[in-house]
Amino acid sequence: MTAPTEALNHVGGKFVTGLSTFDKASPVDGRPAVTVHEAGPELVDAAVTAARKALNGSWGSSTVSERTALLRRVADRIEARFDEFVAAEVRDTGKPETLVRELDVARAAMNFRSFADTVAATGMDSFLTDLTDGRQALNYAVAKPLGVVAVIVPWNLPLLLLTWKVAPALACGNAVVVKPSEETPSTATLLAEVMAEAGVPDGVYNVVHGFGPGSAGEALTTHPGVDGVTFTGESATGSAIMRAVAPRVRPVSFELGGKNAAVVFADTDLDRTVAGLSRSVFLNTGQVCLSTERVYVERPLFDDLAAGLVEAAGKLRLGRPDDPATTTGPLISHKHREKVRSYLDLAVEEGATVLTGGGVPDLGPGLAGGSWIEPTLWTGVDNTARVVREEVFGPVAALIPFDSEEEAVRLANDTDYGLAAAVWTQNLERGHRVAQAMRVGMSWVNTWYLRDLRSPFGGAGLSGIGREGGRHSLHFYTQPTNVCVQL
Ligand code: NAD
Ligand code: 6OD
Repeated sequence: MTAPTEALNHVGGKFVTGLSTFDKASPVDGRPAVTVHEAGPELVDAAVTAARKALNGSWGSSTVSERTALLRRVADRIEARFDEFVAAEVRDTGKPETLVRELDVARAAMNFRSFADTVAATGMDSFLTDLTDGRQALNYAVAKPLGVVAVIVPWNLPLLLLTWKVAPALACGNAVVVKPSEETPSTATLLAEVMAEAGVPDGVYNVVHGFGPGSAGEALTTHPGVDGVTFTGESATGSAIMRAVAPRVRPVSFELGGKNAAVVFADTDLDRTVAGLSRSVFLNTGQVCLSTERVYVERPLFDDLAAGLVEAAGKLRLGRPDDPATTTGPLISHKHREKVRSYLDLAVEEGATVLTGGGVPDLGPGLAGGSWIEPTLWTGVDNTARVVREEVFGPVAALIPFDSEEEAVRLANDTDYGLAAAVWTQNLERGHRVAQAMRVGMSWVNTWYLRDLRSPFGGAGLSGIGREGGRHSLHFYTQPTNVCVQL
């Protein structure tokens, strides 16, 4: 199965070229992988106008049951074209195909089904109000769509994160203009075909390609016809988007960066913890917002845990996406690898001991043009080091000892971010206590990135604004009108 080599914009139900194109390189070998049609401001305007037209047409009066049926058909169509989505995602990201099958594409279909279930089961508030003269009033709220929603997403889990926003937006009756990352244009484009096959009306799902500043991203966030922006990406980009929407006071939902901690107590099951940490540090080459980059370890276990993690890192297999033995792909781009490499150098300057990794691997001539990096573990740095404070977004972690529960909580919470944490212990009382003490949106105990799509997902501090997932997503994508009737 081959992925498309051209990514077109999709506006008002039609695929359209851009004013210019750019080539997106394969992270695996650096060769051109996709020609992307960049949307200029006129095309972005056409997409917003198409979305508005859809809202003013039949989509605007669609019922919840019509929309949930559509969402389920979209999920069915994703599954029918599963291999095409896998090929497109692998081509853009270089991820192991096994991972894309198990996580990215499987979750895309699941996102549509889950939000169809949620919206079908969720009502709004109603109250009988007692008045002072003995009469009553009936208050009830009606949920209306927010309107035209801009959906801006990153490259690390492209289809998963896109559908995580598009599914609830459509379930609530909105029309969307999606801007995928310039690094991963393909699955958003393929989804446009699937939307049409499922019967989603023209203009409800639009795709514009391009970059952020000076390109489609900026044109979208500054467009006066956009009623709200849901964004996943870097905290600094979130800040720029807030400034862009501020003059028109538009709502935002932000899932941003993380510098996530794991707290490992000496009583933990060592093998299970090493396996869990190996996943939380290295999955998707560390390019998951939830990835662990700080591992606090109770001192008596420190050496054994470090040895276990080094051994686990040694078992990772970097290689081509279609090789079933491959566990770990490249970073997304040379530009991102330069950023990660600068942190590998910085760690050494800051006095870190490199337990494993620390550089660019030699994987032979076929892969030399790719953006590969070695899984890397450090000791000898503390919370004052920049590599312990700043998000690297690569397969790296610093191991830091602690001597008491109070110290572990203090160190884990000593960050400007607040996305996720994981606590590893056999003492469940302590597990609950420490997990709740974490200043984060999501806290796991003896696991990591185990998802129930109804639970609130999001972050504190620099890690975001708002929560998505189940009914929490519906808060952003709906605008309630309260009706008060005196009885
Ligand atoms: P990014 O912020 O550079 O880009 C994300 C998207 O925003 C892209 O589509 C990009 O083109 C667009 N963009 C960039 N500047 C813009 C601007 N000024 N106006 C409008 N759009 C703009 O992020 P990235 O490098 O693609 O992704 C990695 C980052 O995303 C990491 O920080 C990671 O932690 C974060 N992330 C967070 C979550 C979460 O759920 N909290 C999930 C995934 C990724
Ligand atoms: O699993 C999800 O729903 C989700 N939003 C994951 C985000 C991962 C960040 O890279």
